[in-house]
Amino acid sequence: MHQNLLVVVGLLGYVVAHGGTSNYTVDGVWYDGYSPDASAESQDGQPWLIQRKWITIDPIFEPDNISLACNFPGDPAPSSIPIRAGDNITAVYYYWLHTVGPMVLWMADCGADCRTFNASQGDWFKIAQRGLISGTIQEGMWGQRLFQNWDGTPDLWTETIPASLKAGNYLIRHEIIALHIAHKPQFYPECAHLTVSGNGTESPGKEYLAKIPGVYTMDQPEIKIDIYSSEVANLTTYTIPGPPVWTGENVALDRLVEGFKGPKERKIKLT
Ligand SMILES: *[C@@H]1O[C@H](CO)[C@@H](O)[C@H](O)[C@H]1NC(C)=O
Ligand SMILES: *[C@@H]1O[C@H](CO)[C@@H](O)[C@H](O)[C@H]1NC(C)=O
Ligand SMILES: *[C@@H]1O[C@H](CO)[C@@H](O)[C@H](O)[C@H]1NC(C)=O
Ligand SMILES: *[C@@H]1O[C@H](CO)[C@@H](O)[C@H](O)[C@H]1NC(C)=O
Ligand SMILES: *[C@@H]1O[C@H](CO)[C@@H](O)[C@H](O)[C@H]1NC(C)=O
Ligand SMILES: *[C@@H]1O[C@H](CO)[C@@H](O)[C@H](O)[C@H]1NC(C)=O
Ligand SMILES: [Cu+2]
Repeated sequence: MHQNLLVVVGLLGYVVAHGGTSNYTVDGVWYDGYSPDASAESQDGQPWLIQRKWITIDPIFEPDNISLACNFPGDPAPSSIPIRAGDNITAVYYYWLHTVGPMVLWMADCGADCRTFNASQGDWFKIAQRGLISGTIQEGMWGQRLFQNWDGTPDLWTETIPASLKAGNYLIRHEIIALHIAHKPQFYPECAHLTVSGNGTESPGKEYLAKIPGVYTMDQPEIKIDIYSSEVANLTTYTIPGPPVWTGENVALDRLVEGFKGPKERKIKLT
């Protein structure tokens, strides 16, 4: 199927197929998400399901669409992926073909239970993002191009849960924004439920938090963009909109400083 899609790209110039992530791996364990191709009866409410429901691989076009949080219809998952803070999570993408635009990995603290958590009310924070790595906006090497194998095998997007993140229930939201059509951004979000364990105690501060929808608007030149225009095509920088990425790294530095200076100076804050 992937090979056929590549042929379509060649003929039309534009990619007519879409996609998303339906499966995840953590520590070598495979977790099944929702598959838009499979029947609702075989998935809805199933105890193994760790991903919020999405029923089409088509993108969301409106930055203010309530479904931008966790896709449509976004019904909560019955189960969750267990993961330790500091571990990696890999999202498996079948049929990904777009090459221009950012990839952003978000989390939100569900509090008591992700199964009753309203994603569009979450305080979302970024834990990783991949934008324009080299070259120009129109032709350059975006993370979105680089993560693909281009040989028909699934494309893997691996990132690390911040080691200092406090344990708890979280949503994790993999987002790819495709910008290959002028002034018509395409948003591809999928959310999974995580149960994070570990000895972390940290949460991101206010400056790292955003609402989804809310974080993107059509007034942002990075979102309403024509990558083929003479003003944009040959630029070599692209600023990914939204708050800065929270990696919890300051905590690691804090611990380092504690190690050198002893317990008296525990409250030292590095920024
Ligand atoms: C996710 O993995 C399952 C096998 O565990 C597979 O049946 C399903 O097709 C995968 N989803 C997608 C979209 O490929
Ligand atoms: C929001 O996105 C969903 C999924 O693409 C779509 O069905 C719905 O019509 C959109 N809503 C609005 C208000 O545009
Ligand atoms: C997480 O992934 C990174 C990069 O792929 C790798 O260097 C690191 O060893 C991985 N960490 C764990 C805990 O597997
Ligand atoms: C979730 O929150 C949004 C924004 O506050 C609200 O519009 C929506 O109705 C809520 N959804 C549910 C199912 O409560
Ligand atoms: C938490 O800390 C204890 C004591 O240092 C350690 O034994 C345990 O493995 C840690 N747990 C995790 C999940 O890292
Ligand atoms: C980008 O730069 C190349 C090489 O200088 C030039 O040929 C091309 O016309 C430029 N593209 C646009 C859209 O201005
Ligand atoms: Cu597409």
